[in-house]
Amino acid sequence: MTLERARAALGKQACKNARCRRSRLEMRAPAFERYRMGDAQRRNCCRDLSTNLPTVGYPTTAGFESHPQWCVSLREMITLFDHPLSPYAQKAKIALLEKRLAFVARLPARLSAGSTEVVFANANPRLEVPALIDGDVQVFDSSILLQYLEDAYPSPPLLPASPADRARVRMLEEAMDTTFEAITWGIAEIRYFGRAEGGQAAAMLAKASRQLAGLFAWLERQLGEREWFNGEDFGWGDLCVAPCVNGASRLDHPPPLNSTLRAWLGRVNIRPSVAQATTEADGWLQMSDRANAKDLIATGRMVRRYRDHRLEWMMKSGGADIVMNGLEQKNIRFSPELD
Ligand SMILES: N[C@@H](CCC(=O)N[C@@H](CS)C(=O)NCC(=O)O)C(=O)O
Repeated sequence: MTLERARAALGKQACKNARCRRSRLEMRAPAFERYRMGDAQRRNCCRDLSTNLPTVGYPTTAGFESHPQWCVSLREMITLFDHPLSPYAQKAKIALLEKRLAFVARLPARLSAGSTEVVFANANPRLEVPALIDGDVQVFDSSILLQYLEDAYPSPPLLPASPADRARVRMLEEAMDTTFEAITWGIAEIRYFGRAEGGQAAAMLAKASRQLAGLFAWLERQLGEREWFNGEDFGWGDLCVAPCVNGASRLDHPPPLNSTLRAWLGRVNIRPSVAQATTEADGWLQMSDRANAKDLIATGRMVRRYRDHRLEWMMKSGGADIVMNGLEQKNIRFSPELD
């Protein structure tokens, strides 16, 4: 369902929430504003719909039953299982916004400790965001999800036209999703979750810094003389690179000053779809208590998943003991079996 159709379907219904009325359905308001809605506001809000999830109160469709006036149109909408900080979920969100598709973003309950939410688990037995439900179709994995959106909603296209350029942006996507993301994730493990201290932390962070510098240089070569990673226009290549480079910048590793990559980042970040995903991620960080991140692990509210490339990064970057300790303490886990 396109945003225009959804708006037309809901346009006649007045949501009682004043804040919501301003930007209903487009979900333009940064996520943290939505989280901050009080219960009284929330009760009559078409955007929140909702029961408040115990963790954060991210919009959820779980409250459809109590809001029959919104059900029909919203049930037709795409559901995106999302976390504002996930670069993978940001890829999906930017694509949905670029294609002007109406969607409801939901944060699965207890995502960071192994969610047990049934609808989410059905959509993605790997229990990762993003996952998407579009009518009868359920898709997991950000790359497959992007391809699904491109196939099901070809206009406007996000992939470039030529086979060579398509292969090029897909290789960019692969490098960002695997090599790049693992490094920023590793930095956060050390800096916020206190996985290493003293000399070990310094050595691992220095290594991460060198790895990122290498990747920035590689990205610059990929960009070359182009305005966008996708080519002449913004597209797939850009929406795959932007979340990771913004994530690195948030961790004090922006691309070098005066580099073409830095100039591209300035351009891409004023694109409304990217700006929305970035604002939601920044809002989430403002709300979260990073100073107490270690407590989340100590109390079992977070059990970090060391999957594939993240595990490799830890092992090869001086953190083999971190993995072994975390497994012993049960604050590190791997992906669930598919059965
Ligand atoms: N290959 C997957 C990776 C998705 C992923 O790792 N998502 C993380 C958030 S960044 C997640 O949901 N983790 C759940 C957990 O920690 O259990 C994709 O591209 O969608």
